[in-house]
Amino acid sequence: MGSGTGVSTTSVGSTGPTPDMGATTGTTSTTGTTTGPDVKCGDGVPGENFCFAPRKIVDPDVVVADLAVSDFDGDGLGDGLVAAADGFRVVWAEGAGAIAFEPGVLGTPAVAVAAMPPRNMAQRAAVAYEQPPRVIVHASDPTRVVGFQATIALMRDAAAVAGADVTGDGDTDVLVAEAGTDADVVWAAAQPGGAFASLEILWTGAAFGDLASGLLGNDLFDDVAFTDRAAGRLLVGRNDGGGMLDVADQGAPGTPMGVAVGDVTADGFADVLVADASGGRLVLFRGRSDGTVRPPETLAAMAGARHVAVADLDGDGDLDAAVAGTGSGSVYAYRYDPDEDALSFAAEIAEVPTGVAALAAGEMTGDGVADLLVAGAGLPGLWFVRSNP
Ligand SMILES: [Ca+2]
Ligand SMILES: [Ca+2]
Ligand SMILES: [Ca+2]
Ligand SMILES: [Ca+2]
Repeated sequence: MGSGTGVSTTSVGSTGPTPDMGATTGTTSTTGTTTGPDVKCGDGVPGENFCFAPRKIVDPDVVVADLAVSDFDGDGLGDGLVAAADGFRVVWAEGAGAIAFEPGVLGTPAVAVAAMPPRNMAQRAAVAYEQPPRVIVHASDPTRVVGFQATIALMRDAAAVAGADVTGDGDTDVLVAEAGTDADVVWAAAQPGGAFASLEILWTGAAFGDLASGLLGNDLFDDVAFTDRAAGRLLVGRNDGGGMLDVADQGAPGTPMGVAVGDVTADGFADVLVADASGGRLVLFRGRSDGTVRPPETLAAMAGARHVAVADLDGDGDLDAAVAGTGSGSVYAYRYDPDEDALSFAAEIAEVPTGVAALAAGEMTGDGVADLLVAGAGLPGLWFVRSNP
């Protein structure tokens, strides 16, 4: 309901195979090895890298709430940042597809995680915890010792967390979309000593789906985008360097949940992608040079589309989109088709046994092609979906 004006629908049928909810490929491997039937390859241009294989990270079957990929020990390979029921955990990428899964740093449930840029040589992650609601900025060093840098007290539990330099002083501030149906997006400014100032409210009175940061337009000031799932809107906070975000309501069809920022249309300006859970669609807001976005275009995706991530999934240097939902355990890849000037369905690149609770993409193996981390929704478990298996 309530879709805005200017919404157009692009069929995926003419540009590739229609996503098939019923397709299965047998059981997913629950061992550390990968077998043939689990490898999924796209039907892309020959010579392009486009094959993935899932490997379940077992023992224990961790229940995951949120995921991110960032190089957390500074060795050049992306590591998995995991907000899990037993705390913040790290999937260390060790090269050539090898990984090591760390136990929880704290014994209390973590609900959201975001990558933060390094500060004072330390790699960082912002992790939201419950009981009491707070965000802890964890820092890590090359020996993989994970410690605490700062704690930010929240008013309530977090739905999502992101890092962005709101104030323009070069140090990344923390933003949190709080949980609930009448919640706030709050932010805390980084201070010179590494602590954070008290919370300020950016936006109030919404049911937030997700929060993401990125660089919209042609300036170099961090912007943010967040979804209001109840009111059906994308909210874009533009940063013009004045030390505050100017939030504009962009509308969004259906029940917007996951949001990601990145240039998926290959024109040099970042776009915003939103997963519409009730409509089962991926929604594209093309970014303009001034940092504003165009009206939404919707793409058929999957029932219960909930999560979206932006990364180079085929290794051609351009950003692609991965989308997953609670309706099935499939992850679909979309990529830009310059002939059609559209994002087109490219392939089903991963499948886990049940719906997807969290999704993140980033380069973890050193081959220049993004890999995926996928968390199961109905059954606990975390899968490392490796490029070029
Ligand atoms: Ca690393
Ligand atoms: Ca673009
Ligand atoms: Ca690509
Ligand atoms: Ca890779």
